[in-house]
Amino acid sequence: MSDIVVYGVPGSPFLRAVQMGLEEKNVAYRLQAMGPGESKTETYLKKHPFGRVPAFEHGDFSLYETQAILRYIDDVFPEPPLKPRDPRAAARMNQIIGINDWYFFPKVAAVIVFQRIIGPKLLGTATDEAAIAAAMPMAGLCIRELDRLLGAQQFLAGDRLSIADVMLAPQLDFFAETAEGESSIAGTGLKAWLARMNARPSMKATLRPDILCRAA
Ligand SMILES: N[C@@H](CCC(=O)N[C@@H](CS)C(=O)NCC(=O)O)C(=O)O
Repeated sequence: MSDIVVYGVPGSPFLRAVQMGLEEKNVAYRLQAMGPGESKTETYLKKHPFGRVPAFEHGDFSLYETQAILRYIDDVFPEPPLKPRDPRAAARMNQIIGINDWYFFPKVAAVIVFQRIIGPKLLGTATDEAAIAAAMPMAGLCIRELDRLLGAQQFLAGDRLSIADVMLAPQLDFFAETAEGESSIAGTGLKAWLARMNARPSMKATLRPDILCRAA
């Protein structure tokens, strides 16, 4: 029985990133699946006072914040490494994690994925088209910049998978379920990168529940 427990709402991209990190390293873990809204309960707020997912436990060690969790996993289970040793590649990885955490998730994916998928399908709320329209310039900037940084490389920080790939892939994959996401990445290198990521067993092992996929 594994002494690693990951808490989160299945399909959440940040949860999926942590699961992917563990899957890539073939480390056993237990997923404590939560329902939407459960992140604000008194019990869960003891694990994550900010009421976000995921939260993580390794024996008696508790941690939250996805990149901190992934860096810890990489330090404790070093093979295969998810942090480049080359300083410039490592800096690129850190830069892309920053773009994901500060611009792409909060200003693009959280807005458009919520308005197009989570709100209407899970919560029964109406789509706010104005909020989507307001997020589109930042969507364009994020996609252009991430695509430029990827360039002709196999992975975001070079020729090996890193935490940047593991964090961005679940976000971009969810965004690509929306019409705006699909058209934003059309014709970019990021689209091919996402297809390569989706072919990895770690992505296949952590698929979103059907309800969070776009209706055909
Ligand atoms: N900075 C946090 C962000 C986590 C986050 O925002 N997770 C989203 C789901 S992808 C969340 O918890 N949303 C609110 C909720 O589910 O109640 C991290 O890196 O773990």
